[in-house]
Amino acid sequence: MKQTAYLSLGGNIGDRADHLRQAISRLQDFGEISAVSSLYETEPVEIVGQQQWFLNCIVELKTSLTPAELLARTLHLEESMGRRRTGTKSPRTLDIDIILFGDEVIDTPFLTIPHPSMQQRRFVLEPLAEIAPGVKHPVLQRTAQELLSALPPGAGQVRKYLGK
Ligand code: PH2
Ligand code: MG
Ligand code: MG
Repeated sequence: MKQTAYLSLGGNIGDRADHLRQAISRLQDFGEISAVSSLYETEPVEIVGQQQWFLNCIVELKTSLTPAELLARTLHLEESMGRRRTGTKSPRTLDIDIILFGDEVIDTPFLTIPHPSMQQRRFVLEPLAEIAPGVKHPVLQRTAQELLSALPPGAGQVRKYLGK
């Protein structure tokens, strides 16, 4: 059975837009991409020290993979696009996080779905609400639009990317 997953893509090294576009193209091997948000330029949050702004987007994927298979394949894709894990939250060419997977709730040492920080991240909620305003967080029972509206103002600027 196919499930609808939402993936958050982001990067802040090198040609960020090119990395996102390449990743989106390669995600077609994982299922059917049914929506892609605009690209957003986003202020780094939850990071100690100075880093470049990120480019972030959300991809809606209809997939027959299991969550564990999807995780393994996204980690592999990150690596093949040059990501080297030099420390937590270090600058990266590409990060792919599973935000939602149908209405599954998973909590293991390797994988937590829904993504545990999604409800506090404007760089996730803004693009998610753009393509799926009504999608519901299966634990909080709030839609993406409701979670976005509930964010405190100021926390992490997000603006549409105007580059090409
Ligand atoms: N990812 C993080 C931590 N902080 N900030 C922005 N703006 N965008 C991100 O993708 C991001 C972040 C951890 O993966
Ligand atoms: Mg991440
Ligand atoms: Mg990640």
